[in-house]
Amino acid sequence: MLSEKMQEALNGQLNKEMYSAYLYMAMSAYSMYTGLKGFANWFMVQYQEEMMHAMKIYDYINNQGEQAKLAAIEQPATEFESPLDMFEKTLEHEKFITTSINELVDLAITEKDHATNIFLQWYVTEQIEEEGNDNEIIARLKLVGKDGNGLLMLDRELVARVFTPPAASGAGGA
Ligand code: OFO
Repeated sequence: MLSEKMQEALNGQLNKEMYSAYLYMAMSAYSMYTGLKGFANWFMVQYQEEMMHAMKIYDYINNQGEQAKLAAIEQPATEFESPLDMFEKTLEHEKFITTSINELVDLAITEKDHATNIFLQWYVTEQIEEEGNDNEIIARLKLVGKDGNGLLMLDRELVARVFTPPAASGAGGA
């Protein structure tokens, strides 16, 4: 059972996760266009992660006997100044998502919605990892600076990132 308010907030989060996917897909396309295949791969894996985040919420709403409602997805930027610019924007966006998840948890607690609170804990933990990954890459990009060879070395490393689908379990996997 989900209150109207909770449903609305979860549907809003579903839209934000879809926007995250769209944003990282745009960054992947831009990376590919600028010849950085590794960065393109990293952002495409991130796109897959975000789709998984969205689908978990979609499944949760539907498994609670309600209907996931889909809204328009905002258009992301199509041009970026540099890989550092993309990762700084990624971190900024992830901080926005972390705040949004925290607000959802606050609402679940206010509403005494224990099931949704438990469901959201996965996202609380996930956000630590998401921000951590971005911070690490930003630090490395700052070290690399304008060194083209350093950037290509990092690009070769990021080619190795793979999407690991969550093990199937209950409402949309974990
Ligand atoms: Fe990037 O964590 Fe979802 O949005």
